[in-house]
Amino acid sequence: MILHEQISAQLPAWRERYKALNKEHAEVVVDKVTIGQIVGGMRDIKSLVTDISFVDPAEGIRFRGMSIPEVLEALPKPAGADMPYVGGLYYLLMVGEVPTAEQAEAVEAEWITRSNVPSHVFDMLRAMPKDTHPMTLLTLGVQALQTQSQFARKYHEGMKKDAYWEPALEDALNLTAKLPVLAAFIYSLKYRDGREVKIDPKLDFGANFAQMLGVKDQKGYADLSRLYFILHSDHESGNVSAHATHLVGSSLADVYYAFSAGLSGLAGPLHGLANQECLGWLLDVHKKMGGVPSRDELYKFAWDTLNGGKVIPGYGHAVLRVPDPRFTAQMKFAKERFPEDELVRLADLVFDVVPAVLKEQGKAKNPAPNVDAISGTLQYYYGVREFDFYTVLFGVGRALGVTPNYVWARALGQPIERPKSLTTKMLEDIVAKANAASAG
Ligand code: HAX
Repeated sequence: MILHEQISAQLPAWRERYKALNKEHAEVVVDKVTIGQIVGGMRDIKSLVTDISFVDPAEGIRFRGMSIPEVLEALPKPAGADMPYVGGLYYLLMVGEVPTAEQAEAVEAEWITRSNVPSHVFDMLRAMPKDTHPMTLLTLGVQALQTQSQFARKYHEGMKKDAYWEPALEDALNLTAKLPVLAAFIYSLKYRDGREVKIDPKLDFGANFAQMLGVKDQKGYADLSRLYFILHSDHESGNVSAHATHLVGSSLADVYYAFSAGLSGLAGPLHGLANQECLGWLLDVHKKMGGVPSRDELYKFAWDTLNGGKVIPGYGHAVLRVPDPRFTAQMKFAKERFPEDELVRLADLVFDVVPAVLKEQGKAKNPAPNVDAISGTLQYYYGVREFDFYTVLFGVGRALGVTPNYVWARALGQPIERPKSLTTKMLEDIVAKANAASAG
């Protein structure tokens, strides 16, 4: 299989480099950790290694060294589509090279053959209460797929450490093949007639998703799906969903367990759930102002949100210090296709007004928009208006980034994670000692 061959060929050299860091350079100091970082959510502590993506605070995400515009330009596209094959992005993240059209199509073909979701998963989801949140259903669905884990089976049969990555890759491909079917079934179950959805083997990942969701403008939504899943795939390893997946995977839990932990993190309102909150905020503005407001009205509305003790969803970021290029790419998509849409115009006005408000408030380190500031608006335009579902979409995309990380973590034999904690008293003693030293 194409990804297996490519990774096998590269792996010996990567293993040498990884081993050398651990054996020969283990004492090299990278950074001094401060108490602010210890109590402040480990912000900026350099303690993870991944070659799959990197977030530059001043520029945004690079996938395997490529910026978003470069990725969208370089990856091969299905005939008649404006956005690239999702399978091409998966190849790029897994292998580290831009695929040819044949290589991207080979990944898409792998997904088709692996897309069947066993019936016990659907039965389990049907048995859940009607008001269960779709993210709960998605997490449960992924856990139910764990019965098929090849990694878990092979581990229990007895497998050499060097071989971990191979069943991990099988699991990763199976999971990413089934995830869109699972997500589309959850959509059908929650908001439509509950019928099981089916992959069309002639279509690619994006077009299949549009087909399974039953969106009216199939061509437009297929392109949006390709763009959306590519943009949401990876954001280096420190964000909550990626890190939770990595952490749980480091215990040698298989990718189904690991990714379901990541999905649980994605369901938090400061992380993936922000996309539904953001559209809610935009619609609230639209409703209360009777349409797209004036700049002054929006300025006041934004201040009212902040004075009410709430955050403005879709703005701010833990790492980025500029507008998120994932926001920019989606805004470009919207402005090229439906610039007159009221919510697009409103999102654009918010982009104009809110950063200044946040700057004036002086708290947020990054007053610029993040990926969530616009993603819901695009879904809404195509008729996917069930907000609760938006984080499920994010989850499908995120799997495309965290599973290559999982495979490579096993391939390089990355160890179980175990940071060290201190007591508050210990920290206070360190502070007292530092103060005494500087006084005397
Ligand atoms: N509105 C109001 N206040 C904000 C803010 C916003 N959009 N962004 C940051 N702040 C505030 C923080 O709440 C914090 O206040 P306190 O000191 O009172 O706690 C202060 O500014 C400093 O925060 P920060 O260092 O700039 O940001 P953090 O790294 O702590 O948090 C967040 C980053 C993304 C969580 C934050 O900016 C936020 O809450 N944004 C709104 C929610 C959101 O859009 N989340 C999605 C992020 C992207 C993502 O992960 N998607 O999945």
